Amino acid sequence: MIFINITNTKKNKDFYQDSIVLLEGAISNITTKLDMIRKYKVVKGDRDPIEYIVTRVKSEDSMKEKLKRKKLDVTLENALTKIYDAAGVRIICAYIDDVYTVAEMLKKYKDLKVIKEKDYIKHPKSNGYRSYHIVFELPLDLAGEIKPIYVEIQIRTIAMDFWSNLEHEMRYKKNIKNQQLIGEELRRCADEIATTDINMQTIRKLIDSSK
Ligand code: 0O2
Repeated sequence: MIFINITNTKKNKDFYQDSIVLLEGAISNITTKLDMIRKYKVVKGDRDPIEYIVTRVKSEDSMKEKLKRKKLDVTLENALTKIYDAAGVRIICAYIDDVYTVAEMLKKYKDLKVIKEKDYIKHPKSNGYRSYHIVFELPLDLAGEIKPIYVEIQIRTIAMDFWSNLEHEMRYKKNIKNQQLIGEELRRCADEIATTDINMQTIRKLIDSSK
């Protein structure tokens, strides 16, 4: 298992103050659940549905940019209650079916309340973006006080993640030349990737059924 945790800078801790403990706690809570899901699947004789997990607390700069984009005052209160991805967990799977398996298993946890769910795999964005998003509200008990914390979970295949990282890079690079051409090429690649993901899933099922 490859597990990457993007470390928080001191700047991040200054912005989120004591709430950094809750955000990191919420991420740990989700990764523990994911660890159990993986082990449960393997113990049951199934494949581990997760390739790797990336977690992060949204950087101060990115959070401030998002608050402004959403026309919200740049306050810690808004960052924690109006924006849902201060705590983020990205789950990378090999196959499309695994994405849905993980999503369904997470949704079975009684302490996770679904706040928002978007299936950009069944309904891709016009630029070709594919991913499954769920925002959970998780009650965290700290120093005798229960606080609801939001965590955004993104679940996608390796191929979708590869595409998304490149597209994200292009989107945030300023003054990029040939933006339209790159956008069109990315769109074309997204469709090719979607076809490959389906083909890989079909081959996987053929292998499994011929055992
Ligand atoms: P960043 O810089 O990646 O963190 P919400 O987050 O709910 O306020 P929205 O649009 O309802 O806003 O949520 P949505 O569509 O679920 O998007 C949330 C996150 O998904 C984004 O966070 C991105 O990380 C990712 N995402 C959504 N659309 C795209 C896309 O077209 N391309 C790529 N590469 N990623 C996307 P941020 O904060 O917008 O961006």
